[in-house]
Amino acid sequence: MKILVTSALPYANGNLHLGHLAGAYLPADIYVRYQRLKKRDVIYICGTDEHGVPVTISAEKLHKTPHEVVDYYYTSIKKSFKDFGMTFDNFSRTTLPIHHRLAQDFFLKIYKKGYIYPKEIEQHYCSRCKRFLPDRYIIGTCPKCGTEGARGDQCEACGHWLEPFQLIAPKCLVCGEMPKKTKTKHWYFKLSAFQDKLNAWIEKKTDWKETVLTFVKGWLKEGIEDRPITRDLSWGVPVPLDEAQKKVLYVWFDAPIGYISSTIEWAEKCGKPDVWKEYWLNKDTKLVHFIGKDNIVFHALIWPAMLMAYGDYILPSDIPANQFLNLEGDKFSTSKNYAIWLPDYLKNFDADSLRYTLTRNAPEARDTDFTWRDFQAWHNNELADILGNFVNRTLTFINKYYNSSVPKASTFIDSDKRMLDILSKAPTTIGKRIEHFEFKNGLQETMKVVQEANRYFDQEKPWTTRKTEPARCERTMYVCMNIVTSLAVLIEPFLPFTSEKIKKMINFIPQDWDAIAKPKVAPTLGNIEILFTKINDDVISEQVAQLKQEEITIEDFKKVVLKTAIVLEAESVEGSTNLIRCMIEVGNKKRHIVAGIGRYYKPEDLINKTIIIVENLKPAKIRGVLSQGMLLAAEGKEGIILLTTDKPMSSGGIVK
Ligand code: B3M
Ligand code: ZN
Repeated sequence: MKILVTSALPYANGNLHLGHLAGAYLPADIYVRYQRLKKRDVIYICGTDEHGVPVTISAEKLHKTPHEVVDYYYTSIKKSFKDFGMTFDNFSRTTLPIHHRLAQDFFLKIYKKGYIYPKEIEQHYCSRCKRFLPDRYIIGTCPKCGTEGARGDQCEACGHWLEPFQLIAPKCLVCGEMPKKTKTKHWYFKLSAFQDKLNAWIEKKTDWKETVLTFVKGWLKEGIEDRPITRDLSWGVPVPLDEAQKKVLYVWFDAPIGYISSTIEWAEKCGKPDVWKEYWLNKDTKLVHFIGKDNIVFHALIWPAMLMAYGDYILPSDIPANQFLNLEGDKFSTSKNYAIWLPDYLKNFDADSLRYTLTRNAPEARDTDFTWRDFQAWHNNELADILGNFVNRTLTFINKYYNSSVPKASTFIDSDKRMLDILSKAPTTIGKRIEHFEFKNGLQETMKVVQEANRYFDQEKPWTTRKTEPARCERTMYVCMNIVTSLAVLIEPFLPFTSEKIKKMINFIPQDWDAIAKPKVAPTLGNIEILFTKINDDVISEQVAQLKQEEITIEDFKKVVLKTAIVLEAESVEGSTNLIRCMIEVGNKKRHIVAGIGRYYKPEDLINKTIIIVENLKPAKIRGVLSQGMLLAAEGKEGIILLTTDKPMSSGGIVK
């Protein structure tokens, strides 16, 4: 059997954050790494989705061309994936000619079979922007759940796939104008023709995730309608029909075809240009699409219908979609910059710590929440104290007392046998979980082995038996080395970087998933290094603080009127050690402000200083004294220091 694994093609319109990784990529990578260790014929295919309105909207916002945007983010996304250990066999792009050709071929073949037909329709047209408003160019209220700000193609809140005319109170995303209905021609995919086939196909998928089945069956029950698959845009795969000038394929029509074109590209790069057919045209291939829940309808209905219409290719075998990961109790939001971006994460922490946290807390059956405190606790208490500790105590012991050469043993007592037995069963137990897409459980089973190992070490007390029963101590350390060797492989799908480090330290002899039930232990150790250093509270507090920082626009900032002022008089506020009341001059006006800087400045130090104030702050009484504005000061480890101008300056100057 061949296994063809894909992860959703991320839009090349922005960086990736933790939510993306947890949804469609990390689980797939764990699955693929495991299958490779099982010596199965598996390939892992991905690439960037470079078309569609998400890209053109980003380009407009950034004042760049779509091409510049996708080039930049293709590189950036590819790097992030590499940094987090994603092992794609190919990572392609949908702007490549090979993809354009295949997408057009797909369209034409389905068209010729009569499953695509043209239709004159009315569409939203913005008369101010002078263009049709497809998909996300239009926003309004979702007719299904009532959420405002739903997009023309899909409501993010309820996940429903929408058509722009279904939106209540629609408006142009760019200028806010109410659009006018205008005639245009589009090509429709005859989805309705596949209702029965899809019903029958889904009926057989009894072992799919409950969440996915419920969603898909709900859709099928409502009855599926034909959908337009062309758009009035200048960015995308041109519709391969003479009468469709200036129209492109809808991004969700071309994107999944990217799974095939990326496989073809892979085959070409391997120097065996036809080998992709052994996957896509082979009924024995298990095709697994890893995605987030917002992509279910496209992968479990539209895409299979497209494949059925086309005819030759295999259909998906499984679609283990994940739910969403939230962040400190809120939804990730790109527009509000409420996210942890992958490149930023790596400035402070290691990839494996995140892989661990995201798997331990994977949104497999329901939405889960990422918090920095959990991250810290799991890194410190589990990775460092359990896994790191076991590997370290074993290796340093052998290093110290056996001069880095691993003791041998052939006869064992019950406690050793029990431990070796746990170890020999682990690959099957963990493997089963992974094969059923239960990565969280798989990781838990792996950590159970390490916990047992620590307990075994504690109970055997090699630090005592070394002197009292040297043969027993040798046996213990031999068993421990068996565990470390097995762990190097067992953790590889989850923690590949740590696995690499361990392998180096133990001079690992290559062996696969099944072999490590009874591992071959190398006779000597290499250099030992600490696997995980603990993460301090202040590092975590800083991350939390950064998240809570809200981004403001220049318009927000302009609301604050900052001006230079000169202090004319200053006195302590009675009964307070910290408050100083100043009379200041701002241009030709005088006013009073109260400042909490008495611990750092004496009133007389302030006289004649040029300071910066917020002029339009609503007046407030502080300790019964009216303050009309606020002065600016910086607080740091030096205490509080007043902001002044670089050179003496008259008052009333505008600060901007
Ligand atoms: N680019 C949507 C997304 O990134 C889309 C996936 C395409 S998979 C064929 O969520
Ligand atoms: Zn407009």
